[in-house]
Amino acid sequence: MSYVDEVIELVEKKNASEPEFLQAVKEVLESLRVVVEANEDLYRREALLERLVEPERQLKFRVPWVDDKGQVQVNTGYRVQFNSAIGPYKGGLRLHPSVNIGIIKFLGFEQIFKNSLTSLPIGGGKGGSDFDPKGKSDREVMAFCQSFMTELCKYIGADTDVPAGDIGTGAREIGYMYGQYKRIRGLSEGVLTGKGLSYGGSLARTEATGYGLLYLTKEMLKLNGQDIAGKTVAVSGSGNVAIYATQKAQQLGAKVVTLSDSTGWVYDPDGIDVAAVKEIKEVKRARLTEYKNYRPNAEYHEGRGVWSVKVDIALPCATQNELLLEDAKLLVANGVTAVAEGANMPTTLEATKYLQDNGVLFAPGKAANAGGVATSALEMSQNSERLSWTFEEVDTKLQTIMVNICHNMSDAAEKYGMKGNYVAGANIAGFEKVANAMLAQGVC
Ligand code: NDP
Ligand code: 2IT
Repeated sequence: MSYVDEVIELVEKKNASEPEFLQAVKEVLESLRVVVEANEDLYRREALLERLVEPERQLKFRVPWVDDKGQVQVNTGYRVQFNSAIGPYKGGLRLHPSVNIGIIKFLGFEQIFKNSLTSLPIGGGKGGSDFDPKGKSDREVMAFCQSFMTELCKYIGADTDVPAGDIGTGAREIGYMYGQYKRIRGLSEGVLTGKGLSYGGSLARTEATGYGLLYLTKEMLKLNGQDIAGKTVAVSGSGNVAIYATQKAQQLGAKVVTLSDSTGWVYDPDGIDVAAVKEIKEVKRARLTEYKNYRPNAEYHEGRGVWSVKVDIALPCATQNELLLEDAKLLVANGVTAVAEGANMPTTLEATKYLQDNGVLFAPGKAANAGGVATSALEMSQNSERLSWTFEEVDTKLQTIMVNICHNMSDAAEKYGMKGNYVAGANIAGFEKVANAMLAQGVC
């Protein structure tokens, strides 16, 4: 049996109850086959793949807090410190009721290769909790965040592990967590990214994931003789990534006609009104059902369906496994030419294969959404030198990073005989640096 198959079998056996983690590992290892085969003896002797799929450390802890009625609530907190070969663990904190160890492990595993692709010195990690911020008062969110950080602060630091935002964790949550870290550890340091601008945050971090997604999409289209201007785009989600992806797509001359949330989706034939969505989601923390109050011409639909609209480009920006085979078939039938993942693993393996087999340009999340963590690393740099760069400085660096990622994934795919397969290209380009660093550092 090949080394790759052996390790996939091992991971299946050891992690049978973690489907998302298995999915992420399979996608990566399958596309590394050709690279692994070229180095099979060395990698086997060094157990490189077995080490790669085993987190360096997994933390799981109790998070007790008191709700507004005086009732004690208990959530579970996680931090998976997956791989520090190229730098301190770096990755977001997800607050969502669906969070479990398998979800955090899949996200942490993806983060290793994504962070490597940024070309910046950051390892892979991820954390979070099954806490649901929806419907909670500010005081309840603060109570949770303080309790979460009271435990987490023992394991993180500006040079060891630097968490950030993800689903359910935005500026408000990062602020409460940072305050508690500082209070307990007595350190004003860049231990979290996505901080407010008045206490060490970086300009353009809020926009970075969505903007970066569009910089990469634009470059991918350019490499294939297409222009983003004039294209019609479907975006899913309506959170941080979706909002700023929509904004940048519009700035680049495209028309975004959809957004979604966990209960439904909107179709706005005149183009999404970003200011309205920001007010609904960021200020009111309400549902997209409200969108029609701002835009009477728009349609609101309950449930799934965002991929049924005829568009040129699809940008899934909500959550994992939200674009299924049936959606891929609809998109292809409607003439889609490119799909770029703003979310982490939003497209199932079958849907990805269908899109690629039908000639759709497909940019995987670990490349396409790397702008967020890349800008987090720029925030870390600014914190270390105790300076703040201008929006233009950060945005220019972000653009350069995304264009480089696009070329690196494209070149790696071509080098290994898989021209145009950006999934393989991103995995290979991300893996090579991590593998070299792991081998150079001996058995650890
Ligand atoms: P937000 O919490 O800001 O927004 C998430 C959006 O996705 C919301 O519209 C939410 O709907 C929707 N959503 C969440 N879970 C589900 C679900 N189970 N089914 C349907 N819709 C869902 O998160 P972000 O925008 O930050 O993150 C979105 C994706 O991008 C995630 O996959 C995240 O891991 C990834 N990502 C984020 C980065 C960042 O910098 N923030 C960086 C790189 C990747 P509702 O409003 O109803 O909750
Ligand atoms: O998935 C991701 O890359 C993020 N949620 C951002 C992580 C970060 O450290 O900025």
